[in-house]
Amino acid sequence: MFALAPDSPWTRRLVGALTGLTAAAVALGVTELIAGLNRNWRSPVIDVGDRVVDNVPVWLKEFAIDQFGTNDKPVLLASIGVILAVYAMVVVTLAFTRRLAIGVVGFALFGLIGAYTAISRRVGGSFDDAIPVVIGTGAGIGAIVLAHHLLTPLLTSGDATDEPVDVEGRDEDETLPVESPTDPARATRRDLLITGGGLIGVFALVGAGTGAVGRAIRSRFSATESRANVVLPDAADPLAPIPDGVSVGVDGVSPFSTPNADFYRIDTALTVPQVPTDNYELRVTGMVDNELSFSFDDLLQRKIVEHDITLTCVSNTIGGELVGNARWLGFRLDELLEEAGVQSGADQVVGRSVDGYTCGFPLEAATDGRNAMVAFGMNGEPLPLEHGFPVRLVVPGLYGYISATKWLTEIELTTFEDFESYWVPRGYADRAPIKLMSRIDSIDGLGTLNVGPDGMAAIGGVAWAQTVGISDVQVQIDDGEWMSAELGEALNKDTWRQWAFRFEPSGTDRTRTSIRCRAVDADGVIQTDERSEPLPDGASGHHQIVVFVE
Ligand SMILES: Nc1nc2c(c(=O)[nH]1)N[C@H]1C(S)=C(S)[C@@H](COP(=O)(O)O)O[C@H]1N2
Ligand SMILES: [Mo]
Repeated sequence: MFALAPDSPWTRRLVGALTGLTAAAVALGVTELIAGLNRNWRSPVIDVGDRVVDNVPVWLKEFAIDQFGTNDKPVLLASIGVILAVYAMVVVTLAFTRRLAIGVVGFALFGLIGAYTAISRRVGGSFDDAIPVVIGTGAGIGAIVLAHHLLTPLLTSGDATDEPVDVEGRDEDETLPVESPTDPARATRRDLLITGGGLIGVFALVGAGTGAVGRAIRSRFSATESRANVVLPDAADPLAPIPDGVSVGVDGVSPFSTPNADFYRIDTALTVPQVPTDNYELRVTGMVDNELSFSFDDLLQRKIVEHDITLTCVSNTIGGELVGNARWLGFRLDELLEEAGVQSGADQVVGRSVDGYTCGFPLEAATDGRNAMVAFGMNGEPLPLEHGFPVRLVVPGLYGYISATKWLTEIELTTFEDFESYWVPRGYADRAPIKLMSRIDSIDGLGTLNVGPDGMAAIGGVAWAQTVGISDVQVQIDDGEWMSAELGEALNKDTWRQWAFRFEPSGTDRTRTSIRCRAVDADGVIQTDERSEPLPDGASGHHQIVVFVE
């Protein structure tokens, strides 16, 4: 290691790096503080993150979902933070070892990138959105200049014996006894420790403090309170509670209704959009005879319906978890479009979100009689913030990416020729009905299959064929015949159906057994064994696992 000799080049580098790190904290903290003053302002880290999300190649996005699941967002933001920290440390180290200008220009450059991403953000970016980052960058540069001004003299003065070997071989404990109390080098070292350490500590505190205050004052823009105040209306024709018969009673099978807290979440939003109901507006626009506009209260006054619908993500892999079932409360999309009067020629319904996200699906899916909904309730509660509060779309039978716009603000009638929704230019299909699929839930691959005293084992899972319905689930053990499973009661055609299969496994003592399942829909179509990736229009293939018989 090196000694903290004021004249050592390593001391300079260390001081530079720590100044860089803490000046970056000042810049980000002050930005956060200023951003907290206005609902439309936010940290440029989020804007940069949006850019990454919007431009990341799809294979990397699928990889991130696969690796980190719903944690892909914190991982992304943390990565941006690490890159920022390393960059700041490098440029400010250079500011201390070469020229101050390198640090100043380096920070200014990053500020410019932040300002640019803020101004050109997904929705509604304008010049004033750069104000937080401009002020924050200014504060960061101020910190660098101040530190450079106060610390450089301490780094250059003092004991002039700056022979590197001598310096690097020196150790504080070793040298202290031989130095006189008035040794100038020792005095400078103490000054450096006090001034440098103090300054860096103050920067760290200012960064953390302004950041924390910024977040605290931003919380007044939260939609949590607005959500708490929503009183959901009853459906005109309320559904009966879900019958017990939908459940097959096998441990480990996904509950028929997915609790909101466990419902998978997939979206491109790095921070959950906060949309209170007071200023909420839903507009119906485009190729319609009457453009319409509704407040949140207007929506609650409409004819209310509720439906149980299983939502599925196109990124769901075979055996994956990106599927959930809920009871949605809202109103019918076809009735809304009827009121608007869809003009001939329109063939695509586009759902726009406050965050700029767009879905787009065939007009037919909205008008063919299926239960396509504009929803504000989920399992008896207002939509959770992460699931689109206050209003979203839910369309049975279509993957979420083209149909289920969360934080919905506009429904636009257009054509497929004129408009591509968010994922389409990124390689996903513009028409994407959910594929017939089944999953083994009760046991994981390489798990141990428990065999009862009677020699029997029970397995189970779920199968879905939204808008068509499931008529059979079949199971194959090793190379045996396909055999039908027992099915839970079918609630409707839009929800998944539980299945259970009881059989007598052959072998004991860690015998390997393979289990495979396939679904048959109500039209008699058998789930294909042909495997395909989620891209471009959803995974297919049988869920097959190998387990050990105990
Ligand atoms: N605004 C917005 N809505 C969105 C998305 C999004 O990224 N932004 N993702 C869609 C996708 S890909 C899916 S699968 C569903 C998931 O809904 P959930 O998060 O409530 O499960 O929302 C859809 N609606
Ligand atoms: Mo999705």
